Amino acid sequence: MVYDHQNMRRRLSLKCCLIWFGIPLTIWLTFNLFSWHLKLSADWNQPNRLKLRARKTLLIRRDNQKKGHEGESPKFEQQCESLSEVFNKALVKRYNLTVLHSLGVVLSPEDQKLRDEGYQKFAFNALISDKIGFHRAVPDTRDPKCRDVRFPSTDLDVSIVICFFNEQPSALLRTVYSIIDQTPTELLKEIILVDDSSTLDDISCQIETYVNQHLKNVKFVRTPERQGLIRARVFGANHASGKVLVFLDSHCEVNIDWLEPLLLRISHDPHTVVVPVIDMINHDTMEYQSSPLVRGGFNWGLHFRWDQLPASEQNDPELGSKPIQSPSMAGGLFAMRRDYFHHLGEYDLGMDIWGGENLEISFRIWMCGGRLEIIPCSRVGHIFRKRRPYGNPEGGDTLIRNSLRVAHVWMDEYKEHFLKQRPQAEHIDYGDVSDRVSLRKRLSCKSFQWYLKNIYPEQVVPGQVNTGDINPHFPRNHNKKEPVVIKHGQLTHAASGLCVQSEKKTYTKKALLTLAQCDKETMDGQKSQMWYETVDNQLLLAQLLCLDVESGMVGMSYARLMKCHGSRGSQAWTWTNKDGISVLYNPASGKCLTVTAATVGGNLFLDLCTGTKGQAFRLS
Ligand code: UD2
Ligand code: MN
Repeated sequence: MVYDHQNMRRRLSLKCCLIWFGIPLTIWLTFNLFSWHLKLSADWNQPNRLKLRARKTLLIRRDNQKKGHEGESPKFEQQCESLSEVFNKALVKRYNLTVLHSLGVVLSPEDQKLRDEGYQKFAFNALISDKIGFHRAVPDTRDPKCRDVRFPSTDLDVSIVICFFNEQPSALLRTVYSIIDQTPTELLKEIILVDDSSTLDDISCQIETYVNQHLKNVKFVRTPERQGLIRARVFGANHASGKVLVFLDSHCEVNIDWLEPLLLRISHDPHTVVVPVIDMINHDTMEYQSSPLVRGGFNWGLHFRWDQLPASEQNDPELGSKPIQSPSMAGGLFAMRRDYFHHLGEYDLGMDIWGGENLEISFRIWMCGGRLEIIPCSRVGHIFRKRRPYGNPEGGDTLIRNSLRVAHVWMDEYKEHFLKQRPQAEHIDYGDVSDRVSLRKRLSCKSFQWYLKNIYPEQVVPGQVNTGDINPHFPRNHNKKEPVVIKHGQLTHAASGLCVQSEKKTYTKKALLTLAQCDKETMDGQKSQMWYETVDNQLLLAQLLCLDVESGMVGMSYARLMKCHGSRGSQAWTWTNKDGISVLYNPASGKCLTVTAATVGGNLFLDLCTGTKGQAFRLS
């Protein structure tokens, strides 16, 4: 009896447990499962192919995490070293070139490692970037006329979408903080940081943790698998709620009053897409340099290029503050209404990783009833790197494949010019473009011929007589100017008394430099040992090529002769007094000119600035 009674109590309490805990647990589980599905489809508001991919990767990731608990560490558990700097307006400094140079001096093996790995992973000087930190004041590069412009209040607000793949944290956070520092809060709805599944997990984790801890107005989202910048931007835009979308690269610094002039144009016409002037942040020194006013074009190989402004624009007294109509955009930095972005067909989701989307959206804007303008009063700096530090995980040239899609959808009979320029494109499978062709029909877009005739009459069409302005190719480095010589003479290595000359002819590019007997007597000697120092700290041999450093390589950096590029960095040489000795400092490498041996035939390379006699030079 006693036994039965106890048994009854046990059964009763089991029933109670089932009712009180089991049922709510089941409801909770079902609800969670349901909302997870809902969230996925809402987050990933894209064609089925992508939704499926997203689900698959999420499942794989969960699986990996489970495995992680059994042995290896899970992929995205927040265990990374934290990024320590926080916002403090008092710390915002303006860095002039001399200070930037001094920040780049390699003082220790740790500095060397940071610098070398930085060049390898990010293709710019991470040592200086880290030393600048998350804030700095950049020079106001606008035309003075812009300072008088007043901006009426607007009901527009912006979501700023910044996609990144393996970005250097201080450059990325400087992008974010420059926006926070320079944007009126009422205009800034949010910043959306899209991590395009970076493979450098530590960086990805550090940035996510920092953002979640310190930045309220910044949403951190991650694509379920690497999408490339084109799909990643659409992914980011689908998380946005502001009236206007602004896209920026992950290594930018916005300038004073950068947003207001963009919004002013959009508020006048909802179908205008606006682009700031892209100032240059030097990848070697992080110096912020002003860019001249140019506009976007392209060549028939479908490479974007900068064109000089047509004469009519150049002679306009309002040049500098007036919007400039542009046939194309560089791609990374622009603003448009969010509803218009969706209406106009976002981006071509069939495009991979990098390239081509900038011309695609430019053609689409013009041909489908919009306008594209560069706004000179809005300036944003961007780190232009010498090379792209990442590849395509599936291999192959994504630019050419993406450009083929552009040609087939938008260029009508003019696609032949592209195919002629890039014959290798013919054998590339560019996938299905039928969705984009339907989009073009649905939006009743005009022909490519209309675009050329009305928007880009200066473009030279092969085989046709051109009636527009001459349209010379404008070099990427539009900073180039005639060198202004301040001093010339022989470059003498003080300790040996020998002179620096080229190992080859003075006009041979990539030639290394060597020590030789000084030859002041013969004409030939004078020429081959005559160095010219310019106001921009270049050293030209025989007024032909510049003394340059093979930078970015791990290990020893050699001095060599290269075509002058005019943007300082690897070709800048500053005379620095180190313990009474006059050394030649090169900011890109953070090191000083040195010789391998103080004898005839010794080569010139770059080493830590020690100020020993072996590093002393003079120009006389
Ligand atoms: C230019 C544009 C860039 C883009 C590109 C053509 C400017 C200043 N930049 O090249 O925005 O239009 O031309 O496609 O006009 N990224 C990802 N996932 C990837 C690869 C890149 O999120 O798989 C990010 C990357 O971290 C960066 C942005 O996309 O923030 C643009 O890439 P980039 O800086 O390598 O392109 P860039 O400036 O050479
Ligand atoms: Mn970029």
